[in-house]
Order: sequence, then C-alpha cells, then structure tokens
Amino acid sequence: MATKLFKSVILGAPASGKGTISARIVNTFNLEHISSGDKLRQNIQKKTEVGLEAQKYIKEGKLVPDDVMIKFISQELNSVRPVWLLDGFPRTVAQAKALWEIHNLDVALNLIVPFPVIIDRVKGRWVHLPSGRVYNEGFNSPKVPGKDDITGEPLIQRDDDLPEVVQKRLEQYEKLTRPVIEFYREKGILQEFAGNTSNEIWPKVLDCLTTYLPLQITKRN
Ligand code: G5P
Ligand code: MG
Repeated sequence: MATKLFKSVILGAPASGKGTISARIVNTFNLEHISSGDKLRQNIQKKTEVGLEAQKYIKEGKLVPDDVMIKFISQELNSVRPVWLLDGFPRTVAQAKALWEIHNLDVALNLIVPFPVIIDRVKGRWVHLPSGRVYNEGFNSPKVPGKDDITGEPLIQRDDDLPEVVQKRLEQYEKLTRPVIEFYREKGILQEFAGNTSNEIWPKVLDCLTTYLPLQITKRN
C-alpha cells in the first residue's frame, strides 16, 4: 500500500502515445490512471448528462468546455487513491490553473512526437471502450483482429479518429493546449521526452520517474 502522495500529469498531442505510455507507467509503479478521454467516452456510451454534453464537442474535434471538465475531473480525482497519473487533463491554461490550486503536482510529463507520425498512427487505432486499452495494427495488434486481448470483447474505432477530425484536434492542441506546457515549465515541474515511437520514449520516462517515485510506492511484479 502506498504511503506517500504522488500526483502527476501526462501531456502530448492527440495520439502522441499518452495512453500507451500511461499504461506502462501505471503497471510499473502501481499508480491510478485517469484518462479524461476514456472517462468521457465511457460516459457517452452510458448516455450520462456529462457524456451527452461532451459528445457534441468530441465528434467535432473541439475541447469540452473548461467548467464541465474541471468539475468532472475533480470528482474523478476524489474517488481514487492520491497516487495518480492524469492523462488528457489539463488541456487549457484555465484547467491547469484550476488543478494547480487544488493539488500539489510532483511532475508534468510531456511527450513530443512529430505530427506526420501521429497522423499516420491514428488510422490504425482500435480501442476497447470499457478499459481504454488501445491497439494499433502493426505496432501492438490485438491477438485476434477486432477483439480485446483480455476480455475478447469487440474493439471500436473512435469517431474522432476520422482524418478531418484529427486535423481539427491538432489545431485545437496548437492553440489551446501548447500553452499548458509553458505553464508547467514556469512552475519548474516539466519533464519532456521526444521520439518517433513509444518504445523509444518509454525507457526515458522510466528513468525519469524512478528518480521521483520512492520505494514506498509499491511496484507491481
Ligand atoms: P483524448 O481521448 O484525451 P487525445 O486526442 O488527447 O484524446 P489520444 O487520441 O487518446 O489523445 P494518446 O492517448 O496520446 O491519444 O495516444 P495512444 O492512444 O496511446 O496512441 C495512439 C495510437 O498510436 C494507438 O493506436 C497506439 O496503439 C498507437 N501507438 C502508440 N505508440 C506507437 C508507436 O510507437 N508506433 C505505432 N505504430 N503506433 C503507436 O480526448 C478525446 C477528446 O475528448 C475531449 C476532447 O474533445 C478531445 O478531443 N477531452 C477534453 N476536452 C476538454 N478538456 C479536456 N481535459 C479533455 N479531455 C478530453
Ligand atoms: Mg488517450
């Protein structure tokens, strides 16, 4: 059982590998993983109030309004152990400021992957909605095409992975999310990792986190 708090965020453009790297981090360090996108997609599927509101924005590649997201993520954070990795939040400086006021963050990890690599990747992405497990043809293909490795349930392709929506998401990222990187740089907690593949980026992230995460945080075998 962890005895110390650890609070972190992972930033990066759409499809830069935040979900892929987060899965490796939480499996290695036994952190809670909260992906704002995964949580929203699960709410869309369940047709909750927040899901129905978010759907309008997501399908157009726009960001969900700050007030909705700040309330939603604050509630999610209250329901987990205080050793977490937040993926996909904050996406705007207003969100970053709101989070900073409530939580003492240890580190903000930023993944830097070239846009042409990203555009190529999303075409082959398949997702298991209930768990957020993500696959890619040729990189981490599912054992059985179209089926989740663990549950055997069907995989889906995301509506917002259509090329024109991906383009919009990248534009929104440039305009609204890139300033968040500078926010954390000024706070002195930014760590950046560049590469064309997640396998290239992962060892650098692992080295970095090993210096932050003390032994009190139980490692999974
Ligand atoms: P999301 O869900 O947060 P994005 O756009 O930030 O969406 P996304 O698309 O989930 O990020 P990712 O998690 O960074 O991407 O990347 P990933 O899924 O791990 O990897 C992408 C693909 O590449 C996968 O198929 C993976 O297998 C593959 N892959 C990984 N590494 C490699 C590699 O090395 N090689 C190869 N070949 N493949 C690889 O947000 C969705 C929407 O929700 C709303 C917004 O509308 C947003 O657009 N939203 C918010 N709105 C406002 N504020 C917030 N905080 C919001 N959060 C979500
Ligand atoms: Mg993701």
